[in-house]
Amino acid sequence: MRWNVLLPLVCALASCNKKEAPSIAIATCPTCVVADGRGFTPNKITLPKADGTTKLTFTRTSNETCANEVVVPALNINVPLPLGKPVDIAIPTDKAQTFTFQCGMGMYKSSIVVQ
Ligand SMILES: [Cu+2]
Repeated sequence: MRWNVLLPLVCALASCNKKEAPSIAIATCPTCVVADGRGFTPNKITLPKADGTTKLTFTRTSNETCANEVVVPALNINVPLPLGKPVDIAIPTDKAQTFTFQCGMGMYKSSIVVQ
């Protein structure tokens, strides 16, 4: 699987906590999201409430997906995800709320929970 190869690089670029095994890197990188043929992974992100915004880093690791952009309707965010290039988006975390994020067609509905 291509994401197994790309994820350590992705997390290094995104200053995420890097562990040896890619499967562990996913679990220990709570603000990194991978877009591939399965949609967004993880598809539920929980962020602690904090002043200002929290950065999420999205990386598309496959061409075989329609998740080539990430859309957060409530925030008017609609950003392209170039293959293999981490893209940061800022999520307001100053109050507890839930945001939906999805691909451009509204499939792969996923959520960001600020609590
Ligand atoms: Cu789609």
